[in-house]
Amino acid sequence: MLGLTGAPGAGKSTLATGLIREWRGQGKRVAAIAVDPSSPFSGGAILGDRIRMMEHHADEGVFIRSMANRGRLGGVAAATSDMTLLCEAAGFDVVLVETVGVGQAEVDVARVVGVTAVVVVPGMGDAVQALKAGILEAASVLVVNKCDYAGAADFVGSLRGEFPATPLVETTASAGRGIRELADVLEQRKQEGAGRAQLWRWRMREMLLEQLAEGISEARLQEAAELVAGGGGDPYRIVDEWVGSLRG
Ligand SMILES: Nc1nc2c(ncn2[C@@H]2O[C@H](COP(=O)(O)OP(=O)(O)OP(=O)(O)O)[C@@H](O)[C@H]2O)c(=O)[nH]1
Ligand SMILES: [Mg+2]
Repeated sequence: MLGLTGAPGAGKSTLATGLIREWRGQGKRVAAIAVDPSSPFSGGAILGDRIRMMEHHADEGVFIRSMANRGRLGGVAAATSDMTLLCEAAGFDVVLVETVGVGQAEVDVARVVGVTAVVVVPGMGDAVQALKAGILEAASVLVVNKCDYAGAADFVGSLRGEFPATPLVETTASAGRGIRELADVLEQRKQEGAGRAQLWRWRMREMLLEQLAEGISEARLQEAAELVAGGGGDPYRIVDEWVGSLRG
């Protein structure tokens, strides 16, 4: 599973379209999932992605879906994890997950997918700050897209200086440049098994948490909420009673 993350408009969907074309050329079946953690109502963006990836819509070797936030941050990662597992079980050779932004939700999604490409654009100083602040910890590959922009070479040079240990690929997705190299580097990272054990632990942790939350009946939850809201109960004590054996 591969993740593609980066700021709005960085060119993730254009890169995804190019990568899908490349993988299809190699005879691979591809699932592409676009996740939008920031906005639960991003009908526009979802529609945009669908239209942009239209060249693949009639290809039965390609599965494209969009997913919105399910109301909580961890939910994106958990739902994405389920979806990627399903796609793998269904026999897709590559599962690509596109997320917008460089925040915590993207880091979570990156943990789920294992190998992540972070897409940045020349001149995006903010993104570089975000990279320094931690997202690169989860990143396997840096992609500088829009290398047709002025100042691209300088930007690439400074990034290589900042992150000497991270593979960096230069692309101009709109012209199809650098796509094959990116596909090769992603494949290589995948082969290296980057983040496999970590990925598995994360999935299991999410699953356990979900099961734990589902173990409490709606009636009990409602009863306790009314008690606490009415001033007749201490929420900490109630939770302590429920999960007492798990303390410490
Ligand atoms: N000049 C230039 N434009 C590009 C390049 N790659 C993509 N674009 C353009 O950038 C715009 C945004 O591209 P998208 O692929 O939709 O970007 P995105 O990161 O998926 O955007 P969101 O999903 O909205 O966050 C489109 O108009 C693309 O045609 C590139 O290499 N050079
Ligand atoms: Mg997009």
